[in-house]
Amino acid sequence: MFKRLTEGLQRTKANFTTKLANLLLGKKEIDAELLAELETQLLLADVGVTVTQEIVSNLKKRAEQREFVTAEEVVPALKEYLLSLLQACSKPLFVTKTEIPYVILVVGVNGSGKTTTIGKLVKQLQKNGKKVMLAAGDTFRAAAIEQLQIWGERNNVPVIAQQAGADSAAVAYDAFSAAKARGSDVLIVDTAGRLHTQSNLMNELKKVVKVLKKIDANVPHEVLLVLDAGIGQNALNQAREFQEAVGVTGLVLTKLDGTAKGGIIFAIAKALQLPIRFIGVGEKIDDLQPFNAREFVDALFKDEWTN
Ligand SMILES: Nc1nc2c(ncn2[C@@H]2O[C@H](COP(=O)(O)OP(=O)(O)O)[C@@H](O)[C@H]2O)c(=O)[nH]1
Ligand SMILES: [Mg+2]
Repeated sequence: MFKRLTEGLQRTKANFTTKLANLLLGKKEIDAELLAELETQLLLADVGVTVTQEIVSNLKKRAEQREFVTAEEVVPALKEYLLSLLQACSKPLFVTKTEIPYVILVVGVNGSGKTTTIGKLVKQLQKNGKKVMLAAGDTFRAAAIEQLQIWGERNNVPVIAQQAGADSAAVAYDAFSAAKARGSDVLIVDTAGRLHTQSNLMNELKKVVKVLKKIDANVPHEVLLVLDAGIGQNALNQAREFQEAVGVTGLVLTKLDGTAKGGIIFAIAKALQLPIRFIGVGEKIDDLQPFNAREFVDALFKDEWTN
C-alpha cells in the first residue's frame, strides 16, 4: 500500500518535494531571496495562496527570531506544518452498524472518477464483510448506467437502475427501498456529473437528497464529493458549489498518480476543512486508499528528506 502510494505520488514528488529539497538542503542562509523562491515553488505546486503565505510568513518570523539559521533547519518545520494541515482532515469513513442501510451519495463533476471510485469502494466494503447495493443515479447517459452495472457484476452486487433519462431521484428512492427490503448494509448512489446546465445538475442532486430524506431524515449518511486532483485550484470552486447544494461530508481526491499538482491537497485541507476519506493513486482496485495524513506526507517526502 505504501509502495503504491509513493509510486502514485511520483509526479507530485518531482514537482514539489524534490524541488523544495533542492532549494533548502545544503548549507544555505535563510534570506529574502530564498523565502521568495520558496513562495514561488509552493505556488507552482498548487499549494495555494493562503497556505503558501501562512508558511512563508511563519518561517520568516522564526528565522528572524534565530530559531533557524540554515535553510536546512526549515525542513522539519515545513513537514510538520504540512502534516498538521492534513491531520485535521484525516478522518476515515466509518460505516456505522446501527444505520442500515448506510447510505453514501457520491457526487462530483463528469470524469472526476465517481463511478470508478464506487467500484473500488465496493470491494473494500466487501472485504469488511458488508453487503453492498448500488444505485445507478447517473441517468444522463445509457453508458453511465452500463458502467456501474459492469462494476456490479464484477463485484457481484445488485445494481438498481432504470433506463437512461429516468428521474434520478426515483432511482435513488427505489434503491433505498430495495436496500432496506434486502437487508443491505451499505447503499451507494452514483449520480450525474453533467446535465444541460450546472444549475440543472445541482437541482437534480438536491432533489435526490430531498427524496431520500422523505424516507429517513438521516439519509444520506455520507455525501462523498469526488475531486480530480489534476484540475488544481478549480477543485476548490467545484467543492464549494457542491457543498452549497448538497452539504458534502467527505472528499475523495482522485488521479493523484496522473498529476504533478498533488499539492492541491494542502489547499483543499486548509480551505474546505472537510474529511478526506480516500485518495486515488491509479486505476487498479487497490489504488483507492483510505486517506492517512502521516502516510501521505511520509510518502511525499520519502527519499528526499530523511528528517
Ligand atoms: N489514473 C487514475 N485514473 C482514475 C482514477 N480514478 C478514476 N480514474 C479514471 O478516470 C476516468 C473517469 O472516471 P469515471 O469513474 O468514469 O468518472 P465519473 O464520470 O465521475 O463517474 C476513468 O477512465 C477512470 O479509470 C485514479 O485515481 N487514477
Ligand atoms: Mg460516472
